[in-house]
Amino acid sequence: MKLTGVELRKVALPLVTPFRTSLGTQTVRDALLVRVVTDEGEGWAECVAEDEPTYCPEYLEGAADVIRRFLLPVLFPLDLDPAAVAPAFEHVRAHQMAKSAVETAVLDAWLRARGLSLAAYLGAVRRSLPVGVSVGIAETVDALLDTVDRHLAAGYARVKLKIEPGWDLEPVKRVRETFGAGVMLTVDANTAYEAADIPHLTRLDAYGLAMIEQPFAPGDLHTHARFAARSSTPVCLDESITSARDAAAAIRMDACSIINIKPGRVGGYLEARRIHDVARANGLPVWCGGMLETGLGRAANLALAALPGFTLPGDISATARYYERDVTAPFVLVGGEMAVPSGPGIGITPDPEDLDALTTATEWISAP
Ligand code: NPQ
Ligand code: MG
Repeated sequence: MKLTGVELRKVALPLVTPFRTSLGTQTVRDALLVRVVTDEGEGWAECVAEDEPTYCPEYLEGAADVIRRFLLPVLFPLDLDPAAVAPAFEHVRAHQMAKSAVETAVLDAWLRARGLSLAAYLGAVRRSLPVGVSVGIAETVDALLDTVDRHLAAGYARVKLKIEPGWDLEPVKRVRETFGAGVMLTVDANTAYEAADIPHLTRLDAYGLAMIEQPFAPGDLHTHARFAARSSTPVCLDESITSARDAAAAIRMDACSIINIKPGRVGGYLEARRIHDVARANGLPVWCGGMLETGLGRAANLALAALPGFTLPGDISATARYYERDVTAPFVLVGGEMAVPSGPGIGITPDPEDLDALTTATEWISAP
């Protein structure tokens, strides 16, 4: 399979409600879409880098630049297959989200040409999945309780509360008291705490949380390990894990007992599967994280989350949780579950009208 050209397309999707985490507040999701055109057909993917480098060091314009200047030039001469992409990018350090987008678009084109679904290719074992929802930091605890109530009524199997210093014990206590012990409840700090907060964070143990996600800095596995030794709440890593090697190191030092896998953060779906394999071999559950994806990323994440080691509900919410209008047909919860796309490739393509309405810029890069 030969690449003839690539379209980079920026889209802007207004959020139905602002999303506040310990990192800041988001009102619009700016995303970068990649369309590869090959001699065997087209493929689509999304780059999950945010507009600004807050969650991770990558950002949208930087990712576009890396794709344009450093990734595509090495792909144009190749006879492409999905497994050849990551090795061809090895000389470019980091930039996992840029790499993931290009690899996934190639994977989509390659699978479509063969009539295979991404789910089948990765080794999916389920056709539909219970999923979770991530709830931002609210203005008041009462407002938070209303939001959680609405999500539980919609059928979400797990609720994750964003926390930060000053918004942790009280909202967690009130949600637990209001909705009872039967609700799977987790928290995500997005690196907002320090080692000195360990005694405070162990007070969360009173509320039966299924996990606490990424309390400390991405590079600080040591503090995560110290905390994990004292916390009865399982520790999950997100920002710290950028590869299967990171995952193996974190497991070996007991820095976590659960891993959040985001394909963009780790360089693609093939590396994501390797992390799944490493975790599974060590008896750790994994789940699929979310980056406020468009329908393209949501579709591919459902395929990954259908692998056998994804035993906890992912941040793969219905489209309506985030967007009124998306670039694809919406994903919906049916009986508390979301269907894993079964069509060729990622199983979905953009709707031309929605895509055009949401596009803010396009760029075409031809093979030399
Ligand atoms: C997490 N996601 O697990 C992330 C963080 C996150 C669903 O909680 C724009 C784009 C804003 C991606 C805010 C969820 C974002 C974003 C937070 C990702 O840590
Ligand atoms: Mg997280």
